[in-house]
Amino acid sequence: MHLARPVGVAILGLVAACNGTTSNGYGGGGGGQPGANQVFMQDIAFNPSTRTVSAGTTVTWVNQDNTSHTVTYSSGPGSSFDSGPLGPGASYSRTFSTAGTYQYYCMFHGSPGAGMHGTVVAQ
Ligand SMILES: [Cu+2]
Repeated sequence: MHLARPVGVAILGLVAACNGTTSNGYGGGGGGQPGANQVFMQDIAFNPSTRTVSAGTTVTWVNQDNTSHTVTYSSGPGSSFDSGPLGPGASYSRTFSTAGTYQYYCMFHGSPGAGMHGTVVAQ
């Protein structure tokens, strides 16, 4: 498999990459648990609601619901950011270079500190 089939290996790699970004299970409940640097958007909530990471870590949000969400951060340390609408199965990543407490929300289902909102603590 090493030198004899470079083309086959490349194709397998592409298929795996596609599966990783487009077919993540959505539909609520069946998506498993978020990884150490992940936050799931699940049942109109962020799971976990507070994610603590080391400064410099890239956090990835994955939409496990059948409706669109956003990851929106508008006030606090560092620059504001906004994922824009994330459809079912979509993901968004953000690197937290600066230590601080980042309180974000979904524009469709929450507001700062209410409804569908969450916190990233970078330390
Ligand atoms: Cu939402």
